[in-house]
Amino acid sequence: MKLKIALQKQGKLADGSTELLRKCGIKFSNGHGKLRTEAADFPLEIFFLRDDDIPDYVADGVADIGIVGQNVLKENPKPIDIIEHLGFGRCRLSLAVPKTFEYTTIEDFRGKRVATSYPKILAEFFASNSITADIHPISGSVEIAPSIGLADAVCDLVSSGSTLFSNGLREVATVMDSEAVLISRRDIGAATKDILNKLLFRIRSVNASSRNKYILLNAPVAAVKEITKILPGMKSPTVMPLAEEGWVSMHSVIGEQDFWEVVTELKAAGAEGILVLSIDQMIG
Ligand code: PRT
Ligand code: ZN
Repeated sequence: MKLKIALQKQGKLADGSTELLRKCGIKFSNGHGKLRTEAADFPLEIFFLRDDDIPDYVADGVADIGIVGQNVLKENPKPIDIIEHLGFGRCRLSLAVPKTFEYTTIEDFRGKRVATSYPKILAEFFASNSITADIHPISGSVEIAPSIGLADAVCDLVSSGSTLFSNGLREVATVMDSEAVLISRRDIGAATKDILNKLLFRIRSVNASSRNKYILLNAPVAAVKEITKILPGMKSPTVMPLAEEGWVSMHSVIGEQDFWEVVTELKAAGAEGILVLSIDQMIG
């Protein structure tokens, strides 16, 4: 019995997906042009597909689970379950206009031609803002639509924004935020579900570890109470004596997002020699 997973073969989610499995300790080869492979040390069969096809394969049960962007699922909903947000493949679906477009509010899209590969999401967005616009569905190279006279504006996926910029476009409104998610078929059998739970446990440990840092610092004993209040940690921090009288070493785990703020507060509270290390795995 093997769990079957569908991953994007090539594109923005391909590296993130295979890297996640590798960080979960799963070894496999995905040499050139391979469409299917089996993991060496985990009951997993991997299919490499076009991202747009992944929800269908999972809904039909050809694959048990898959990794795909939320934007694809929202544009084309399928009877599948989203079981985990994966934290990579982050992007946003945004409206962008050429420099010549005088934009002040979203109302300026009224009656305009907007090219997009996401006509349903965009139509919903315009409807919820009571705007009637002319949506032009196109399947690719959306960013050149205004310069060739096909549209007045575009609605496309953006991550760094450099594609918009190099096509003379300015991002003016976000329609949706997106990231890669793990999806599952609904009628997954008990044995397959067992394997899925093992994989999920690993994925959650890997993702928790990348969201957190291990922090070590030295502090005078008198500052321990205040520093303990600042360090959020999994539990209370570990405190160990230093060879130097009156000083201790404190260890804890902090969220990557709070990192700079916490470090500044720690220094103000008297912490010295602060070391921040990345964590390989974090088992909750
Ligand atoms: O061949 P296949 O159908 O599998 O691939 P695809 O070309 O349809 O998809 P792909 O690889 O472009 O995107 C797959 C998924 O990655 C999307 O559905 C999103 O969920 C996610 N993702 C994350 C992105 C981006 N970031 C992204 N930047 N998808 C597309 N882009 C495009 C963007 O539209 C722009 O054209 O990449 C270009 C570079 O972006 P900037 O803003 O960094 O310049
Ligand atoms: Zn695609």
